[in-house]
Amino acid sequence: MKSRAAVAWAPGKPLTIEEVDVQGPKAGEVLVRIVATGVCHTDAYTLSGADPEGIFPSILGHEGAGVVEDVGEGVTSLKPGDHVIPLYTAECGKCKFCLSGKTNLCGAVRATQGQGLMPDGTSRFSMGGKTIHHYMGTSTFSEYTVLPEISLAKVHVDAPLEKVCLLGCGITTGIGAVRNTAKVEPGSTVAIFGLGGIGLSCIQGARMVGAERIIAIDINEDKFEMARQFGATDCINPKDYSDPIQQVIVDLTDGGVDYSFECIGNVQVMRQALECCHKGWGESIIIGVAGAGEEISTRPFQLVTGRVWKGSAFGGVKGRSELPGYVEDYMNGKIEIDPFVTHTMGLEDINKAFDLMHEGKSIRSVILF
Ligand code: NAD
Ligand code: AHE
Ligand code: ZN
Repeated sequence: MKSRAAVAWAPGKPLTIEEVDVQGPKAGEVLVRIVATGVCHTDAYTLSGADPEGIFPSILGHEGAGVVEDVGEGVTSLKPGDHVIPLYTAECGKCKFCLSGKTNLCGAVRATQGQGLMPDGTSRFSMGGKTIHHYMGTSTFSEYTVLPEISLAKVHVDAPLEKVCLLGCGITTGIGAVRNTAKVEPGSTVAIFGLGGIGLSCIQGARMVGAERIIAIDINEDKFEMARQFGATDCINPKDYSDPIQQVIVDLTDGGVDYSFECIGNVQVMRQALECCHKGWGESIIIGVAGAGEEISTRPFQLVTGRVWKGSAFGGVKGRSELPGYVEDYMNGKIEIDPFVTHTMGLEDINKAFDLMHEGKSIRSVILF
C-alpha cells in the first residue's frame, strides 16, 4: 500500500514528505495507522547525524499513537480497530531481560531494530524500489507503519490519541525515571537539568511522589513558568552565576540534592548533575542522549564518597504491561499531558516542529495525520 511519510534522506537535511510503499505485516507483525505523533529531541539527535545507530534514508518518529489496521499470521493479542501506542522498548515477556525482573529493556528485537529493520532482517518501507529504513522499531512519521506485535501497547479505546501519543516517549520517560529508576521518596530534594518534555515530566513525577524541593535548571528562562506550574520550587539559570552550578546547588541545599536528573544530553551537564548530589547517598540519573564519541567523566572520589550514577531508558517502564495504566492515569486526571502540547500541525509542516524545538519555543509539537 501507499503511505504519506516524512523521509530523512541524509543527516542534517530537512525531512521531505513522500508517498512511500509499505508492505503488509508478515508473521508476528502488525500494520498500524498512526493518528498522531510527537516530535522528541531524540528524533532531532538522529537527524543531526550524531546517533551512531542513525541510518539514512529512514522514517523517524517514535512518540506516536494509532489504530491497528491489519495483523500478520500468528498475532493473537491485537486485532484491527484496537488503539495502540508503539514501543521503542519492546516487551516480549520471555527473554532473559524480560524475565530478570531487573530491567524494562527487552532483547527480543533490539538488534534488528538498531539496524533499521524488522526482526526478519528486512524493511517494510521502500520508494521506487529503494529500501527506506525503519527507526527505533516505530517510524511514526509515516501514516502507515509496521511493528512487531511485542512492540505495541494496547490502550483504552476512549483515550485521545492526539494527547496520549506523548506517553510513547517523553512523559512516560520523565515520570518513570523518577518513580522506577530513582525511586524518589516523599520529602526528597531533587534537581532537574533541562526543562523540555523530559525534564518537565521529571518535575511532574517528582511532585507526584511527594518530593519537597524541586530545583529546575535551564539556560532558557522561558521554560521556568511551566516548570513552576508542574511543581518546581526553585528555577535556576546557570548563566546567572560565576560559580560552577553544582557548587551553587550544593550551597542552596545544605550539601547537595538526594536525586538529580540530566534531561539534555550534554556530557558536561551530566557531570554537574552528578556532582550536585549529596555526599553519601545522592543519586544522579542520566536520561539525555549524547552523541557518538562523547564520554562522561568525574573524579572517582565522587563515587567513592557515595554518589551513584545511573541511566534510564523509557523511564524503566515495561510498555505492554504498564503503559495502559499510564493512559488510564491520564484519563482519570493523575497524569497531565495537555500543557505539553504547545503546537499542533500537519505532517507537511513537520520541519517547523524541529525548528520550534531548536529555537526553544516548543515543549512538544504534535503532528496530526
Ligand atoms: P528538549 O530539546 O525539548 O529540551 C532540552 C532542554 O534542555 C531545553 O529546555 C534546553 O533549553 C535545555 N538545555 C540545553 N542546554 C542546556 C544547558 N547547558 N544547561 C541547562 N539546560 C540546557 O529535549 P527533550 O525532548 O526534553 O529531550 C531531552 C533529552 O532526553 C534528549 O537528549 C533526548 O534525546 C533524551 N531522551 C532520552 C530518553 C530516554 O529514554 N533515555 C527518552 C526521551 C528523550
Ligand atoms: N541510538 C543511540 C541510543 C539512543 C538512546 O539511548 N535511546 C534511548 C531512548 S531515547 C527516546 O527518546 C533508549 O531507550 N536507549 C536504550 C536502547 O535500547 O536504545 C546510540 O547512542 O546508539
Ligand atoms: Zn523520545
